[in-house]
Amino acid sequence: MTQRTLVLIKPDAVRRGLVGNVLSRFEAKGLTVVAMEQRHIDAAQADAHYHEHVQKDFYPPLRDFVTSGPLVALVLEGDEAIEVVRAINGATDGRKAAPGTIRGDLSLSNRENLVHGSDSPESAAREIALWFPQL
Ligand code: IDP
Repeated sequence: MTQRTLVLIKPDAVRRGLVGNVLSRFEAKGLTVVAMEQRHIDAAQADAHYHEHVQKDFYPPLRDFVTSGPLVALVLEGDEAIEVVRAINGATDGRKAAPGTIRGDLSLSNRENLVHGSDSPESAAREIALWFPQL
C-alpha cells in the first residue's frame, strides 16, 4: 500500500554535513520526495511535533536540540513508506541501532540520532498536516 511519511533530518545531521548521505539512502531505496524544506523551528513547533513526549524527563534537552539549528523536513512516499523509513532509520539509540541503518552507521547517541520518521499512519497524517499543511 502506498503511504506518505514525515521525515526530519535533524540539526545534528545538518551540522555534520550528512543531509546528502541520509537523503541518498531514502532515494536509493526508491522512495519519492513529495515535499522538502530546510527550517529552523521554534519551541512551539517542537512541542507540537513531539506532543506525546513534552511531559517526559528527556524532553527539555530534546527540545533544545531540535531547535538548536536548521533541520530538513520532508514527506516521502512509497510502498509501506512508514515502516520502510523506520527500518532505514534504525533503533532510536544510535549505540544500539544495527549497522546498515542511518543511526547504526552514523550516530552514537540516544538523542542526537539524525532522523525522525512517523511511527504510524495516524502519526504520519498528523505530522504531515503540521509540517506541510498545503499537502
Ligand atoms: P523515535 O525517534 O525512534 O521514534 P521516540 O521514542 O519517539 O523515538 O523519541 C523521539 C526522540 O526523542 C528520539 O528520536 C530521540 O531524539 C529522543 N529520545 C528518545 N528517548 C530518549 C532518551 O531516553 N534520552 C534522550 N533522548 C531521547
